[in-house]
Amino acid sequence: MQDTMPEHYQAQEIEAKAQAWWADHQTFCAKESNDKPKYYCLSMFPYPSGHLHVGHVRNYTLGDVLARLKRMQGFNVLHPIGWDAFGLPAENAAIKNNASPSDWTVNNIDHMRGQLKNLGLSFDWSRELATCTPDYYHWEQWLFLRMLEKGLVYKKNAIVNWDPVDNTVLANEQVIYGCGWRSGAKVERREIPQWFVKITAYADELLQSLDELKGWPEQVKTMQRNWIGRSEGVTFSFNVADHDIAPIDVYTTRIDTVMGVTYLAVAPGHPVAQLASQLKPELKPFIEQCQQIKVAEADMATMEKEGVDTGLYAIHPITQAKVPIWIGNYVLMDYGTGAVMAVPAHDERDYFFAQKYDLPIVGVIKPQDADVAPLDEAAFTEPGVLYHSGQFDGLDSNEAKKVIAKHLTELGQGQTQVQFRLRDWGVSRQRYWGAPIPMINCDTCGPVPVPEKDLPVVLPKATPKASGSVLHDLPEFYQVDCPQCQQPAKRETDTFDTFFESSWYYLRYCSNDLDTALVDKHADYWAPVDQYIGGIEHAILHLLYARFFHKVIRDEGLVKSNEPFTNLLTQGMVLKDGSKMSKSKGNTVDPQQLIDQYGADTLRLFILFAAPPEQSLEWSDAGVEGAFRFLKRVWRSISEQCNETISLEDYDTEALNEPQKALRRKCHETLAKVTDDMTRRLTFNTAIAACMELFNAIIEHDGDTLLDKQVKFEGFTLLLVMLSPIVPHVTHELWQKMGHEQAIIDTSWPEVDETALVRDSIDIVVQVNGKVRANIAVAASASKTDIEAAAMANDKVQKYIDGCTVRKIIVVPNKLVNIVAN
Ligand code: ANZ
Ligand code: ZN
Repeated sequence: MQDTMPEHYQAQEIEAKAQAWWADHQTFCAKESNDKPKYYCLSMFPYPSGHLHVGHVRNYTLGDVLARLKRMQGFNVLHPIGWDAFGLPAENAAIKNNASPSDWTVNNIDHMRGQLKNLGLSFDWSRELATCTPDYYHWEQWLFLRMLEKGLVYKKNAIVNWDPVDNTVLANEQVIYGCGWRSGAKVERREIPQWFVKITAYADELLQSLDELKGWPEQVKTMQRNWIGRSEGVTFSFNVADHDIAPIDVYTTRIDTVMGVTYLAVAPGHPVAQLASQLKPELKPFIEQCQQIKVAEADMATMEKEGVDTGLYAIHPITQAKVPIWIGNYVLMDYGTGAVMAVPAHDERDYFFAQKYDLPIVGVIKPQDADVAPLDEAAFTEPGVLYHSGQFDGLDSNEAKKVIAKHLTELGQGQTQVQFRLRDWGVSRQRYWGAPIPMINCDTCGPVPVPEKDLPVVLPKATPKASGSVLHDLPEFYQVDCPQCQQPAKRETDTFDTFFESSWYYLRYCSNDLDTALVDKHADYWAPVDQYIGGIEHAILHLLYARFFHKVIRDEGLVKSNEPFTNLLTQGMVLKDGSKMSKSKGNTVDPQQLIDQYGADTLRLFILFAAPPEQSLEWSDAGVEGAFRFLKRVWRSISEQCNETISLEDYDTEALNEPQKALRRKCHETLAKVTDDMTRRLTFNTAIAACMELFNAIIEHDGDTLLDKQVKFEGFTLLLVMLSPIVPHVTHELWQKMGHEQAIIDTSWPEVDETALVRDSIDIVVQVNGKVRANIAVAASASKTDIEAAAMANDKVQKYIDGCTVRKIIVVPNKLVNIVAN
């Protein structure tokens, strides 16, 4: 027997010991080999804010369970971690404390690393990376230059959302109801030169290969599809009456409605709007007001639609009718052509606008079985049959689209076109704490790339200031000679959007120490990530940018796969009292405090048990207590059993009596269920529930013979293995105490013993006239007649059919008997 057990469950002691064991044995150091399949498990890396929150714990615990499980199932597992270390909070904290963001970040990383280690996560710490180190961002600077060379990067003046408090450009999606997402300040418009990455060059592939992603939630794929927003339509032109200006191009997806055009609407920034404001100065205030704010697209849909009449007319290319030209705030300058043919009868926005400004509404598409379109309350936006459409009358929408497109093409006035909603990615940020964009601006040569040999462009250590980037004040940083003409020039002082770093970190883990390239052949061994786990808030941008980067890196010849993440799990939120845990609400729970009080295993068990991964998890102190109690009971019961050595050497499963057989069957049924729950369904909560049930069955088993003890020993052995990915510390310790030689993490995930599942007898429900009246046990080999007889012989059944005539007996094998009697 082993050394004596401490009586009580001492989580802290047990956990420190197990963690030391894994570290000593380098258990989680990822290894490559040909004899095993690989499994790359990745939870989204954290921003080093300073403190681990419960959402992190959930994210990393989910990944940890899978990484441990797959390891036991015979995979070479890569389960890395790092830090998304650039970004605004560090800069803001540094401004507040007059310190350097780098020191703040490094301190936070040290602290959080300790917290993650306390959770017993099976990370390969030898691959830890932080995106703020030159070793890391060197390679994204390199990739940017490769993209530049391939024509995937350009600079253009762009109107940006300017946050006057944070002094930075915001992405559209960082603008929430016209205000900065972080500062809450009213966003202004500014025009400044920006670097753009041509993600639109990959729009088609980004859309199409979504279909390959069988392991992604439909919801996320739909969000990506909508974001990319491919539409097929026609671009054609309207001449402007009485003025010698270029025709107005419009883009429409509903050319079948062309005969219902009653006005044109142009964006406030459209050249025709400019012309109109010269002719009619009273239009200026409206145009200026529209241009004051750059509206996030999400707000566009709900925004009040407004406009002004330019007084100009356009000529309808088919009917030659004159239609008025309006300026509308709902027309986007950078989508399509910045002008729309308005069809109030069949487009909701146009309908609303026409009602408001008393413009004609002319129906031209009707439902199949109607005479006209129903237009009293709203636009009729469905496809249908054309009417009021002259030569096109009677065609259905689909045919009409083809016929009219052809007609306009033949007139030389139009062409079919595919449009994407997706815009190019503006990557310039006017902030200090980011990776420098590796460009040099020369008065003579224009923007010149930093030569590859001079990479990385290292961010100098500095204390940022509240207004604008401190890099403007560091001549030692920006004063450089032009690499082309050797004349004095100025280094680019903008830094990359921090999404740049998070778009490829998953590849860098594969070749973390490499200082000669972004990745090497190891990336093709590990990538793509087999299971990616993270929050739904990243469903669009992060995942889209990473998919784009992966394809660019593939086209550089560095990886072979087309997609970065094969399976995606989006974890639900952690709630307390029904609302999202957040600092501002003051309803957070400090994981560290829970670890100190109960141990990491309790926290892990609670989090995994409280809800399936994709659903939100309601925090419950009672639930934490319950998890703790369960672990204490497991600890005590298995400790007691360990007072005696039990060997399975002469374990004769043929000789088991009925209760022993039943327990053994339960063990293997549970194993089958837990394996399926953990591997295929990823429902760790139901797996845990099954383990709890098994635990109860084992401790309730009566009997003290050697066979009883052996069955229980086998049961506890299986139970510990099944629980080990979830509560790795306590199972590690108990496993050793049970006398197993290998560590539990190094044992193989057990196979279900099919012979244990065989039942000698089956429980059958007996109904009389459809109502359950009895349960009977019959031999598994019983014939229909035997079952009928057994049912009829049952006392309770007899009571219900007493005095009746049995009309019919229906036997559903293995399940039920229904006796029809009256
Ligand atoms: C006439 C029409 C009639 C339209 C109808 C729709 C229904 P998607 O599908 O997203 O590509 N549109 C075109 N350019 C626009 C712009 N710059 N700003 C705002 N709206 C614009 O949307 C294409 C449709 O959005 C186009 O088809 C156009 O309105 C409008 F019964 O043209 B449609
Ligand atoms: Zn030059």
